[in-house]
Amino acid sequence: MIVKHLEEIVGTVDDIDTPTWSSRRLLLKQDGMGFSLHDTIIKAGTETFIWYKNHLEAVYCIEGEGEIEVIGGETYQIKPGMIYALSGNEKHYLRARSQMRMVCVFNPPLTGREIHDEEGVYPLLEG
Ligand code: 9YT
Repeated sequence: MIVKHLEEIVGTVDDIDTPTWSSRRLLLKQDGMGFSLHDTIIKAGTETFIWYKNHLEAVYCIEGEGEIEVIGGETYQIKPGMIYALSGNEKHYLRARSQMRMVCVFNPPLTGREIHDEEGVYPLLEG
């Protein structure tokens, strides 16, 4: 059994900060669960272009408001309680009107290697 607390992750190598988001990785591949689980902050006023070409991601918003624009598709409003799942590796823009807190699950799990090359994640603008 694995037991952790967010407080143990903040400020460590598993707390990744970028100009538009920060991600506290609660569970990673090495935890052996078959998925990774992240508590992510999307910074207010930012826009991020994201393409997880090698991963499926589900995102559950628990704080804040914004939108996700699927490139070539629809735009969906994000507010607490909204979940989206990138079941088709959709390229998208993620925009935060206010700071958003998202619980993210990745399949396959992130290993930590993706942190350094930001594979599939390309920040465009910061607000
Ligand atoms: C919602 C989202 O995709 N944010 C970008 C960060 C990513 N979820 C991560 O690495 O935790």
